[in-house]
Amino acid sequence: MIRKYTFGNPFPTEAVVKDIPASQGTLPYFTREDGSLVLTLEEGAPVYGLGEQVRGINKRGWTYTSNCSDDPHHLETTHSLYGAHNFLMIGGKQPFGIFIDYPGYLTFDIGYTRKDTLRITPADWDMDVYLIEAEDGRFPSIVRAFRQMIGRSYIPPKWAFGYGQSRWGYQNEADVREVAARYREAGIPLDAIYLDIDYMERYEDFTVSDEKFPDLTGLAADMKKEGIHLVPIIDAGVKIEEGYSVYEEGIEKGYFCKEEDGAPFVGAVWPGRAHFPDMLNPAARRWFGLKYKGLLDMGIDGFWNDMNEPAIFYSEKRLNKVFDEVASMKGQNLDLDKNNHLLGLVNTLANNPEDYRSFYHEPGNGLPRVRHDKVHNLYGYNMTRAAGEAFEELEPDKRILMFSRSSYIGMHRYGGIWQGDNMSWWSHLLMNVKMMPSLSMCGFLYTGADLAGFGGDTTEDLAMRWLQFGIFTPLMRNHSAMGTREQEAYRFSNAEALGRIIKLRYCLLPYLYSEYMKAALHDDMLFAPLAFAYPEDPQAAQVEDQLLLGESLMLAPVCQQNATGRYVYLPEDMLLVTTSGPEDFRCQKMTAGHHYVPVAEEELIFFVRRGHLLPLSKTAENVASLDSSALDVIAFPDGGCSYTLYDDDGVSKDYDDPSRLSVIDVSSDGAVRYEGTTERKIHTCFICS
Ligand code: MIG
Repeated sequence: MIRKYTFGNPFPTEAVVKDIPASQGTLPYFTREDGSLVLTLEEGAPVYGLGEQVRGINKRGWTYTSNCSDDPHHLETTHSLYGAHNFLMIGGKQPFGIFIDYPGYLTFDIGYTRKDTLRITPADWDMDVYLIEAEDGRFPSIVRAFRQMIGRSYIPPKWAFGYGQSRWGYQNEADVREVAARYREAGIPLDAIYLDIDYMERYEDFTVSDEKFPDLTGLAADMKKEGIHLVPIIDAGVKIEEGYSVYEEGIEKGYFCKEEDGAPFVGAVWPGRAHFPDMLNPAARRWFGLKYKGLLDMGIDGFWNDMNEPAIFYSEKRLNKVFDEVASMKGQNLDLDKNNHLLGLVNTLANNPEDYRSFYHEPGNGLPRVRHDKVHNLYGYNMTRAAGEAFEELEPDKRILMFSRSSYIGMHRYGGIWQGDNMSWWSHLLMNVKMMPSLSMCGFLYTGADLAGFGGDTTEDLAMRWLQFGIFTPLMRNHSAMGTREQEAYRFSNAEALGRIIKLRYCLLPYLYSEYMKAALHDDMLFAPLAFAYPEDPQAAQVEDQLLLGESLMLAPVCQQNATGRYVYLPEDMLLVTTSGPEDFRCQKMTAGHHYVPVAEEELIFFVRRGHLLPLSKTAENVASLDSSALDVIAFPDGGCSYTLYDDDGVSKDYDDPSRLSVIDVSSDGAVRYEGTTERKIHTCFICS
């Protein structure tokens, strides 16, 4: 059951697609105190949700802020990352969910100031609050009800489940061809190469550098022949430059965000001075979205949207003020305070709240203009929506890959997200693990982190362990920052072993894709905490470094340097699978409880749950050449088990056609029954009795 409570005059975010009439009563559970909604938390009751955020799966014990931020310091003490996902579930005798549909600055103090108190504080009381309860009182049912309300999650093309290589630093066509060639030489599969900002002309959106990429159409076609898709980046800021058509049209049509007096707001990003398209304005959004057509026409079928918090390096106005003040300090004796003041002036140039308060959106539809800070968290959402709506218009029958850095709930219908500028740290591998179920709860199914880490120098073993986890995340992309150690799989002395791990991704693909599609089509989670499947088990509730992936698997990644094994907790008997790559699946039945499991550096482990099976294909060079007409099955039938496999052509959109589904049954003696319109040979390679 969902109840909606409206406070003040909320901005229509269009996060919710279901029509839910506002309830007349007062919001239950909470009291309203000094501008906050306040609730007493039961002792030990978990709190889940918030999507892209720091810390644990259980969010208790910290204060989180919804304030989309370009902050590459993803620390334990950080309060906001790039997204604003205001959905929480509160455990206790009667668990329930709450979605605060409010696009401004919002704080969730979850037992931080007072251990037993949840305090939700919006900057203004203009919001819709949705209270979500489930008949069975269980978290998965609350998630499903919430997700039905916000609409179906984005579905990427199937090739986007392949392995992708990216680096901020590929300068030209030759660099791209080299990456493709070296992966091919190493015999490592690859489905995508990403183009970062250097492909553009002077960092101008929708341009391609003539000098560096003289024939992008030809390059894209050559790459496609090898099964590789090129995925260019698009930035939020539009360079101010006479003669640049996107700039000139935007000015002429008045599509850029404006200051109080109507002059277009000037902020600097990559290209220096830039304007920001008013993504909240439907006409501007359509205009910006249709700009992707130029690249689509060159044979591009995937994009990533960056810097759309929006990130602002500095605003013209503030920069001038800072210059004046710095100049006035020249010749002074700078004591500690003055020196700090000087540093502060410069360090607060970027993403300054004052700048976000200095420009406006014109949302149209009879709505008054709105100051940016009031709707800040909607910018990336609407940039991605601009693209999504344009793709729908331009290519209605084709899926286009799209993922964004910044997001708000609602954007999950138009694209996925990547988890931003992490570091090559072991703790960030663990953070990646913990973020996956929270993102699943909020509808962001297509997601992944920069594998092996974006900032800082990675190590060979971190790349190995991170890829071992990355083979399970829908977006599997190795990405790194300029100036850091190069981390393409072929760079390392253990390239062969890394390659085997990447190949394993393709063996798992029939299962991963099937689970992804079922989760998207049925509003379910792809990744879940153990507690969701074993609600009566208090120990399962404590586990934060193991995850359920779909219906059959439990993951237990190694996230510690030099570790050659790890402790795992099994809520019930499971089948341990140890593997170093395709055709190496060593299976062993394990009893419920705590175990230490050896996991050599070149191996990974996962578990098949009791009463479930895992279909596996042979590996492939890329998704397009994957053959799923013969599948091996690892099964723990426990009296008989059944798996519904979803598959399709990977590009068209008739997801609901029943021919997409087939059923694999395995009985306890290992006999297999297969039913489906697609011909398939099923072979049980391991059965646990
Ligand atoms: O200010 O385009 O998160 O993935 O490589 C940095 C360069 C801008 C931030 C993105 C990152 C990308 C980088 N971008």
